[in-house]
Amino acid sequence: MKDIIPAELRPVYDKIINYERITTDEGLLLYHTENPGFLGNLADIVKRRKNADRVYFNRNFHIEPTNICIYNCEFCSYRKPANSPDAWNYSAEEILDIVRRFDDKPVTEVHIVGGVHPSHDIDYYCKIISMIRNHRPGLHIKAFSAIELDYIIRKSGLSIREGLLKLKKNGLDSIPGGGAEIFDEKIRSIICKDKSSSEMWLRIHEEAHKAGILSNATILYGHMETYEHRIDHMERLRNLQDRTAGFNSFIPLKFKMENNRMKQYGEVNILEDMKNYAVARIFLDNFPHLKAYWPALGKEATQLSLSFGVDDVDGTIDDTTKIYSMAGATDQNPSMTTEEICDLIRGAGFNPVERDTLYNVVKEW
Ligand code: V47
Repeated sequence: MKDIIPAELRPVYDKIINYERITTDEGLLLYHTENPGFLGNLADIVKRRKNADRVYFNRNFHIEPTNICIYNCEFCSYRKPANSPDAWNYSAEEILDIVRRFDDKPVTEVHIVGGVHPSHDIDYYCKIISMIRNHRPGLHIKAFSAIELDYIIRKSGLSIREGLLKLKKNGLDSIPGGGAEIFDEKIRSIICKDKSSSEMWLRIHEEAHKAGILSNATILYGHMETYEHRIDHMERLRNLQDRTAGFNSFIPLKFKMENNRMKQYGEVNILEDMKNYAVARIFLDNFPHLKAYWPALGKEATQLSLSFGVDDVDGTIDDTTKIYSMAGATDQNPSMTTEEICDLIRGAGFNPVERDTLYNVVKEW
C-alpha cells in the first residue's frame, strides 16, 4: 500500500498507521485528496482496529410525536404549519398505541424525535417515556434531540442537569444525535437561524454524559458548508468526547433536497458520501462507532460505506420514520428485515452483529 500513497499524504498515513491523532489541517488534506480508494483503505484500517470485521445493526422503530415546530429550518421537509392538513401531534396515549403495535416483535429500541411543539413541556415528555417504560420495561428509550431538550428544560425552569435527571428517572435511557446540523455559527445562522445554538447542543450532550446518559452525534453535510466547516464540527465533537467519552456513534447525515428551501444546493454524489465517511472515521479517533443511517443514504450506498469506515447501519425501522421520505429519500417506506440487513452486511464482506443501543451484543448472525 505504501507505494500508492500520494506524496503529500505520506506524513498523515504514517500517523494513522502509528495510532497518532491527526490535526485539523491533516483532516483537510484528506478531504482534498482525489483518491477515494486510498481513503477507503485507510478508514478500513482504523475501523478494523476498533470493530474487527463486525458490522452492527439493531431492531428498532421510530416515533415522531409531532411535525409542528417552533423552528423553521431551511433544510427541513418534515415541518408543517399547525393548521396544515398534513400536520400531526400525538397524545401520550396515541404514542403508547404505536408502541403496542410492536408488542409481539423482538425490537430492542424505540427512537423518539419530533418537532419542537410550542405546547409540549417536560411533563408531557416524562409522561410519554414513563408510559412506555411501564408498558415494556426492557425496551431502550433513545429519545429527544438536544433541540427538544433545550426547549422543554428551559421552559421548566430546571437546570439542564436537573431536567435530564428528571427525564432519566422517568425512563430516558439515551439521547439521539439530531439537531447538531453544522456547528459553525455563520452557516448555522443561515440554515437554521433561530434554533438552539451549537454551544447549547454541545452543553446538553456534555451534561447528559455527566449524568450517565450516553448519546450520539450527527452532522448535516452536503449543502453550503465547506470541508473546513465539517472539520470544525468534528473537532468540537472530538474535544467533547475527550472530556466525557459519552458518545457512542457519529452519524453523518447527507442533505436531501426535496420539499425544502435549500434545493438549490442539490445533493452531493456517492463518492463525496464515501469520502466523508472515511475522513470521519479517521478524524474521530475517539468515537467507537461510525453509523450509516440507511433510510437516509439508501441501501446500496450503505453497503458500499462499509468499505469506507462504517461499522453500523442502524436498524430494521419498520416504516416508522418520515423525516427522510419527506425530503426525497429513495426508500419512501423504510423497512428492512433482519435477514435483509444481514445479507447487506455479508455482501460487503463483514459479519453482521445484532446490538442493543449501547452496542452490547444481542446476537452474532
Ligand atoms: O437533526 C432533517 C436531519 C436529523 C434533513 O442518533 C435532514 O441514532 C438531510 O438525528 N436532509 C434527525 N438531513 C435525524 C437524526 C438521527 C437519525 C438516525 C439516527 C440517529 C441516532 C439520529 O435529520 C436532523 C437533521 O440534521 N435532517 N432534514 C434533510 N432534508
